[in-house]
Amino acid sequence: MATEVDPTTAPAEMSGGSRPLPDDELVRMLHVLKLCRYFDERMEALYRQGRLPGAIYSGRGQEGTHVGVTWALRADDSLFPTHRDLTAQLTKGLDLKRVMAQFWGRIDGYTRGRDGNSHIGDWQGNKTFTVMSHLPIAYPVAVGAALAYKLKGEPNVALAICGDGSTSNGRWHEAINTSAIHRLPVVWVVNNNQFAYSTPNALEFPIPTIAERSVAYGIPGVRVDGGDVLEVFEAARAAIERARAGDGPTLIESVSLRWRGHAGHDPAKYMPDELLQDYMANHDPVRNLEDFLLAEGVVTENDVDALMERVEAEFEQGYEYALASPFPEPADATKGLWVEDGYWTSEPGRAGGTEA
Ligand SMILES: Cc1ncc(C[n+]2csc(CCOP(=O)(O)OP(=O)(O)O)c2C)c(N)n1
Repeated sequence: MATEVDPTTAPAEMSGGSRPLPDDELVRMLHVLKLCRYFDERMEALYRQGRLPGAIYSGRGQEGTHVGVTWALRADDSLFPTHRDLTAQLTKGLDLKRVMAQFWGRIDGYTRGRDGNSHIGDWQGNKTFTVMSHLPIAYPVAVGAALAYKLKGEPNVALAICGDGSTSNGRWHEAINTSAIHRLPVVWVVNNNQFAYSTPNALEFPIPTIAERSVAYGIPGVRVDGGDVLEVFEAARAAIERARAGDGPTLIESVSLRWRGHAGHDPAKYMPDELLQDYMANHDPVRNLEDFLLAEGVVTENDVDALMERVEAEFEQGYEYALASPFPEPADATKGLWVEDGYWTSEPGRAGGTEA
């Protein structure tokens, strides 16, 4: 049966009060959490000021899921994210500066100016598969990667993320079923932020949890508190070890709340204010880890201040880099249509491909 964990962790109880990682890694984890939160807040501000074109899909409030699951992957394991998972992609190794160039449609962005927001990946650089719009298409593609690992005897694991709404799509069930039959090295993560656009969980599925759907596929299912990044990390680590050992997939449901609208244009008037206030006050994954590390004496208030200064400087550098990066050359429009032309390298700029 699926294991249910009541998602009500207080900071002092994080991860059962133990430290599952060395202190320097915990500090690095706090840095990534704070960087991604700051990025999310500043990008929204720039969007509202009309200084950022295109669209934004905030993952604020869900960073515990993103950072927790990705932290447990090895560099050569693969991540299959969806539209709200930029924090997971940055944790896996996407470069903040290039992500910002992407948002401003510049040549140094990961799609070299072909997309203006979250359809990003860097398969060659850090095994982050490009985000695709059709939900949850990352799941069946992750099945393919996991099958390839198994057939080639490679010791890697694929980890895919989707939202709660995506679990109502047939592709979700087909992917999990196939992976369970063939005991593929894959981990299924559902970032349950309680709303699919404006539809609440109760209108999405007729059972109390998503984790218990694992029972129908004969695989383990765990439900964790997305406000506790260490609890998420430990569940992901166990699932990844299990997959790598050849014991097949695990379904992880990580519960949080989407603090902002579906996208920048959505004021989220359907969100009950009491629920939002509760999650912002009591289930903030960034503040929870910070409070825990302060209480454990791993960091001081001064360290946290210094970390924030670093985060602000990193954002500013990214912003300058993005605005200084040129727009793509029209002559390059047809490059990269075929893999053979070598256009899609991991390098920024116009590198790769035939000359214009
Ligand atoms: C197959 C498909 N149907 C509809 C959409 C339009 N769409 C984009 S995001 C979204 C909501 C998805 O909700 P959920 O899976 O819970 O993820 P969240 O956005 O909450 O993170 C919808 C319906 C889509 N991209 N793909």
